[in-house]
This record gives sequence, C-alpha cells and structure tokens, in this order.
Amino acid sequence: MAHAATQTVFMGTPPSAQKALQKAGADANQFFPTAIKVHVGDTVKFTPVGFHSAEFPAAGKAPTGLLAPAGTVSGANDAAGNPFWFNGLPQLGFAPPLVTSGFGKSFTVPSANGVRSGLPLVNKPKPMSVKFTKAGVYTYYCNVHHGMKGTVSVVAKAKKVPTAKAIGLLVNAQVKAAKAIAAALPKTPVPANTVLVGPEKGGVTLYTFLPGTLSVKPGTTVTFTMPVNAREDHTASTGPGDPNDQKVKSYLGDLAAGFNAPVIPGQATYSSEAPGTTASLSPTLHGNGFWSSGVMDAVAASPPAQSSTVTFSTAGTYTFHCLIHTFMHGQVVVG
Ligand SMILES: [Cu+2]
Repeated sequence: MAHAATQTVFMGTPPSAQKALQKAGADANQFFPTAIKVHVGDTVKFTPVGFHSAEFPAAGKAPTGLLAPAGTVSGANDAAGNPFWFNGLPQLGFAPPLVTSGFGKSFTVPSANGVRSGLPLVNKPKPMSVKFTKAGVYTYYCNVHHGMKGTVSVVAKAKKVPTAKAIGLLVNAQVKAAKAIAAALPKTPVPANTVLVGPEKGGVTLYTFLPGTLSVKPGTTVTFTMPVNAREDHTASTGPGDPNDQKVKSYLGDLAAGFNAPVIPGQATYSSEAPGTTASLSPTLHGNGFWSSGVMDAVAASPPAQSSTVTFSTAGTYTFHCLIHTFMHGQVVVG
C-alpha cells in the first residue's frame, strides 16, 4: 500500500507564471489546480502566492465574509466641510476570524469548526497543511475573491489518484488557459459612455479601466461598472493625488492607505454620493474635485454596488484610480 502523499495547491497564480501574467497587466484569482484528487490520509499544502485565503467552512456554514463592521463612521466631512452621507453607518475592517493566521499550521478535514488560512498579512507566509482523513468531496473558498473556490476529492487508497507530476501538468494547462484569457481581455466589448473597471473572465483579471481613455462631451453621464461575475472588488475614484505614489502624501493616497489599516475610512469604502444620486463632477465637487464609486463588486446580494454613475459637467481631463489596486487608472476627457 502506498505511503501517504503530500500535494501542493497554489493559492493564486503559480510563481512560474506570475511574470508572464504581470506583463499582460493581469492576474489569475484561481486556485491551481482548481480541482485535485487525493487518497484518504494524504496532505495538501495550500501555498500562498498572492493575496488569497482558503477556508473549508464547518458543515452547513458559508465562508467568512472578508469585511465586518468595526465601529461607526463619524465626523467624516468632505474638503468643503460638509458631512458625507455615510456618517452613522458601519465602519468596516477585516473580519476578525480572517486576521488569525492558519499559515504555517497543520489541520485535518473534515473538521467540526472548519479550517481557515486567514489572510496572508505577514511577510512570506508559510503553507497551510491540511490532512484529509475521510473520503468525500471538500469545497474550499477564498475569502477575498467572490467565487474563487476549489475542491479536494478524497478517495479510498485502493482508487487511482494523479501523481505529483500529473498534477503539475494540470497546473500548466490551467496557466495556459489563464494566459489566453488575459490576452483576450483588452478586447472586451464596452457599451457607450461606460467604463469597465477591471475586465475579467473566469477569475482572470486585467487591472485596468477599459477604455483607458474615454472622451465625452460636457453634460455626459458615464457609468463605471464591474464585469459580470467579477471575483475582484474595485473602486473608481478621482480627486487630488495619485494613490500609487506612496512618497507623496495626498487625499486619494490617504484613502488608499486605509485599505491596509485595521479599520478602513468610510470615504474609502462608501460612494462619495448618497445611493440613488448622480453627482455633477467638476474640480470643485466636495471642495476638491473628489468623487468615488466606493467599493464595487459583482455580487448582487452584497452591500457594495455593481456600478456607479457620474455626470461630467465641466471640460477637463479626469483621472480615475482604484483605491484598492492603486496601479489601476484610467481617464475621462471632457471637451
Ligand atoms: Cu482570492
């Protein structure tokens, strides 16, 4: 009878493919391989290679949501001194169960309380080892990316399972498919007067605004929208500063930095405008030209919106950034 084996699942794009995808401006929010088959008694090392987590929820439970209320927004004013609409709403932070790290630890599945890696918040986290003690199909989830999940099929020792080499070939095929999707994403069709924020398909995301530059006449209302079935969250935000320039303190830079803080400022998570209102954007909106969609996702049941609209009333060039992925930006030229 074969000895218990240890196989690897990459939590995100495998190191061998990261450069190529980065060059395309893309990343794959997928587990590699997405499905793996092992024997009872085998161990899978969930290996962190990006900002992802893995959770095997307790029986009948849903995976832990990324963000949870951590206090109440208060005293949030815009640059003109007027209070934002979201004062009194929950301020959000990472859900406490996800801040506890399971990386570098060993667990068994099935487990009455579920198994969680938590978020990879430390530098170079170690793999989480999970030993599978009972036959069955176990689904696990990334707590960061909606719909990013994988399965471990656990079968009796007498049954056939793929070798480490065969699993490596599965990973290579999945990488090849992800590269092909990344190459096609810049050609995603976008409706008129619309900006697609972070085009993605099957978990492969292009970290850009599409089109990169949208030209419109003054008075045009533009919709910033998430792709259907997106696994990512993004914002479309404009105002003083470049959040990707961490050397220079700025309004947008401070908001983007909030996503690395234990409690995220309301101005970073909520839209700058009350729900159901479309602002008229000019360099003086909110005293400093600030407008933000707030966090958007593609999940209809979740609090974040799937799209946000704004009217461009004044000629000029407006640069939009994602406050979460600060290297993402696009322009709307009004004239
Ligand atoms: Cu993820």
